[in-house]
Amino acid sequence: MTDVQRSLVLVKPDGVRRGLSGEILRRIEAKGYTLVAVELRDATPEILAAHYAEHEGKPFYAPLVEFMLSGPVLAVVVEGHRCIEGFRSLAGATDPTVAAPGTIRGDLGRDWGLAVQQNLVHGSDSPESAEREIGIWFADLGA
Ligand code: DAT
Ligand code: MG
Repeated sequence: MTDVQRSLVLVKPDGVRRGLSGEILRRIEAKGYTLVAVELRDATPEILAAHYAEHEGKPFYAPLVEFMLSGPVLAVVVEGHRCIEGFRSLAGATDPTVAAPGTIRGDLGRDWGLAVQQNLVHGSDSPESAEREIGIWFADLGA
């Protein structure tokens, strides 16, 4: 037996702009996970500084923050047994060029030759990250 988990998923500005929010939610629901919260939001520099704190100082950090501010994101809380690992598997590898076909990034993403990969989705990478990230995006939910 495993505990029910929650994961913080973001459809990034490229996904919203390209009209792929519904397709991405469809894949999450088709997998069997539950949508606990879904909200179209404008990120802020403060939210992103907290959300991406682990990447501060990396060469792609400033382009990443700029990209995440380039349009609305769809912030989603997903629930289900092992959904943190499960959504990472649905999302595929960070680099969309090598992400496996069948995954969100592999099927719907590509390299655009930019300083930061625009790879459609974010998903929490551990229970600790999920709790922290849900607290950042949905303070009223707790984690
Ligand atoms: P992930 O989103 O798969 O958890 P991450 O947390 O390592 O990946 O990085 C956050 C985002 O930053 C990632 O989705 C895309 C971008 N990124 C990561 N590594 C990169 C790199 N080497 N070059 C360009 N963009 C990168
Ligand atoms: Mg990450």
